[in-house]
Amino acid sequence: MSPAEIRERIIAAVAANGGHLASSLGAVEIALALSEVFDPVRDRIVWDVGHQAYAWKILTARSEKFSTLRRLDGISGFPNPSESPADAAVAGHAGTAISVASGMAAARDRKGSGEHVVAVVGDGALVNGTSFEAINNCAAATSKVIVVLNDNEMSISRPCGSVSRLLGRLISGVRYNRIKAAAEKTGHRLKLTFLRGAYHRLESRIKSLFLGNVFFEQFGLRYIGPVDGHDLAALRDAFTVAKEDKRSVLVHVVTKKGKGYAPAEESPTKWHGVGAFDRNRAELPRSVRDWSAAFGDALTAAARKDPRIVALTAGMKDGTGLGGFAAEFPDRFFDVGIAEGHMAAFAAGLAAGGLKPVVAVYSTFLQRSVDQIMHDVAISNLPVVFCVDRAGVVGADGVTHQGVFDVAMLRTLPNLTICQPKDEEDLAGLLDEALGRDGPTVIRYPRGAVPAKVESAKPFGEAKISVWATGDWYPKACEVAQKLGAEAVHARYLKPFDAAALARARKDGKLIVSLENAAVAGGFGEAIGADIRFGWPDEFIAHGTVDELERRYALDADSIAAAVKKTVEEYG
Ligand SMILES: Cc1ncc(C[n+]2csc(CCOP(=O)(O)OP(=O)(O)O)c2C)c(N)n1
Repeated sequence: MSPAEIRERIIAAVAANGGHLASSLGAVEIALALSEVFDPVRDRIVWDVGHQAYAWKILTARSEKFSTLRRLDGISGFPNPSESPADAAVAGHAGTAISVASGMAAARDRKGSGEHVVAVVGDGALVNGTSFEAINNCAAATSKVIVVLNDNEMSISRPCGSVSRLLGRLISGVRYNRIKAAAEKTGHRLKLTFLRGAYHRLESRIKSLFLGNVFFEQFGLRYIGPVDGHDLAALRDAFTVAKEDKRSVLVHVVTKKGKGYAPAEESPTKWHGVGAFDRNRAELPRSVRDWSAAFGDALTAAARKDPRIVALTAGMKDGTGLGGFAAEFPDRFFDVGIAEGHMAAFAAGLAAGGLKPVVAVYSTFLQRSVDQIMHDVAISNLPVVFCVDRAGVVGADGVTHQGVFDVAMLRTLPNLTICQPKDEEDLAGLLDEALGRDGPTVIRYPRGAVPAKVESAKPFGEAKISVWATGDWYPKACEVAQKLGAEAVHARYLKPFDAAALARARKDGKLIVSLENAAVAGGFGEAIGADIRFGWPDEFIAHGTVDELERRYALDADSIAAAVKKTVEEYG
């Protein structure tokens, strides 16, 4: 298949179903060259994050089914070995590929099985701590691993930090590139492998001469590049040299994010991850007002009144709704790169220094910082506010992205207050309360549209069933309650919860039902000892729309009401 045909397939599927467009378009030639130089199944190609691996999926026997991308029971938006033997590892979170690949290479070396192991990592994901831990360890842990650095000079938005400056210098060393261009003309004409090897050795010498000691070589990785990531012949050549070398190699590939679709080339951030769109108009549908925007506005309003408020993101400025804050308060805004653990500890330092840090992070990525929340924030009871976006099932991104574990992971940490708003007004109120608190607070809210105001149903004394729900599932609780003649309670605080109200309900002999957009295991229902607990079951929830998944797991209002009724009838 040609790069143009692959791109066409990617654009068609993403226009229909949504997905990660710009990153995948940029990595088409990388996937093609890898599939030609390596054996896609016997060799192990480990994609970091995996949002850029659509071409790989198309090239490895999933072309026919690719139109089902991200749909229920269709092709996943991320690599997963359960979908194909060509997907070496599960991916979705950044920074893991070099670690996983190094482990696979070390296992290979023990077995003597001889396959090649390749990690494909973006420049954004490279700065993640886990990537660096792996680079630091890979010379010691394994005889050989190949790292393909897909450098499009972009994370979701412009990357920040010293590594991106370093890579920029590697790409744009002017004197070096002039010499390289001349050398490349000769190099490409070389058909014989040993001559190619000699050419790359020479190239590497020249580079060291002009760029000083190249960073990666200090870590025992032979550096090849920069290679034009849209020149198939150059990629094949570089991957072949990497394959034949006995040492670990890093191939620095320079790509254009969004390549082949003009709107995505022009605005790669906007076209990083998109919903379905009309490709002829090349316009994204207007987005509805969502929880992230509501949070961003509430924080910006609070920051106007209190100069101690600062905001933090780990490479997700726009996704978390911090764009407006960053524009208004550039010197009170920190994008730390994809480094959630560092972000939490950095926030601890800011709080210890008298500021009021507000960390905006997706639930699934917050998992990376649980230890820093415990160790650096909670023990010292520091006033850091964690605004946990995408809390609950997110839908089409699937197993790696469902934000259902944060309650269970955080609920056991002393000093932490955990709450969840039911609507926009409530979110602003909880944020104000959190900013006035003398210890850490977690405010969780889901992906998607935010209701401006959800009226609270009045609890009524004579109801025999009390349905307690957190945040976004409160309207569902009201529906369930109506079907059952029960009362609905909005549990605004999950920790500490309203123990007095619970005691009253227990005293009145009510059956307590809990509803939460989180894993049941370790969740809020468990905390309050609810008699019947509804939430996501003890398994990884695959991709599909939220509605489809709720129906599949019988978590829609009708199914929940029917299940409660049945239990009451059976057990009285
Ligand atoms: C731990 C973690 N934090 C945040 C994200 C969200 N995320 C997905 S892709 C991405 C940018 C990755 O940049 P890069 O590796 O350079 O790939 P590109 O999209 O530029 O191809 C981010 C921040 C993630 N997947 N994992």
